Amino acid sequence: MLGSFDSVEGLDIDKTVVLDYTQNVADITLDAVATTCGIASTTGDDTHTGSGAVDVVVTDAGNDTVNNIGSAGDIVYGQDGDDKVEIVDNLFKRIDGGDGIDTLLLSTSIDLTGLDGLVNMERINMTNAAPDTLQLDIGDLVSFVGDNALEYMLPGGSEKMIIDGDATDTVILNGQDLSDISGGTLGDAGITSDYMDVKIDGENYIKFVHAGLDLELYVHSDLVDDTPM
Ligand SMILES: [Ca+2]
Ligand SMILES: [Ca+2]
Ligand SMILES: [Ca+2]
Repeated sequence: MLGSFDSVEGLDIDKTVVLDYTQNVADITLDAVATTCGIASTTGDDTHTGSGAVDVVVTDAGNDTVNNIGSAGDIVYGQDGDDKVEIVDNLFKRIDGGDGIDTLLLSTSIDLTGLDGLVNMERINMTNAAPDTLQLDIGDLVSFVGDNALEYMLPGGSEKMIIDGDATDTVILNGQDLSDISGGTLGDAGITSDYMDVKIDGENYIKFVHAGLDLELYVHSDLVDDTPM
């Protein structure tokens, strides 16, 4: 192989084996891992449901849904299409949305700080019947949104992520509850906002910016104290 590259994506062999990778500063190791899909993946819209044991799902093209992911060792490659991956825990090895605008669905409270197995995901959706808490660190988000597919629907070249949820849900960003910002510490983390509504698909979002990371985070206004001063 000529040239250089910064990372290796999973290589789909024949829909039954994926070459997953383990990478550090010195080595990249490729491991052939058998997929465990309960149904065959097609180029159409498929639905897979994880087992709670180690699940390895490669969805092929289409707008696919993968449920019940998150237990230790789980691997999901969403590939082309706008995919949805429901997580029930943060112990997964890798969730790679691939191309398209891919959504992480939370069905419980999740701490995503410090995870390095989440990539090419553009949206997080906490909407469900329960009040959930999502913990994030702004420094992790750039690696979460690797393919930056939202640049096709939102202006500017910055990396972007959208978070949706119900008013009963809580987003903790760098230790700060976004529903109670008054006197908070977002500025200490380099995060700024004008707290003005931004319309996306008819819904109101508050845009948070980290200039140093060239990152924009759009959080649904139901989740944000938009009069923090
Ligand atoms: Ca598919
Ligand atoms: Ca995808
Ligand atoms: Ca994507």
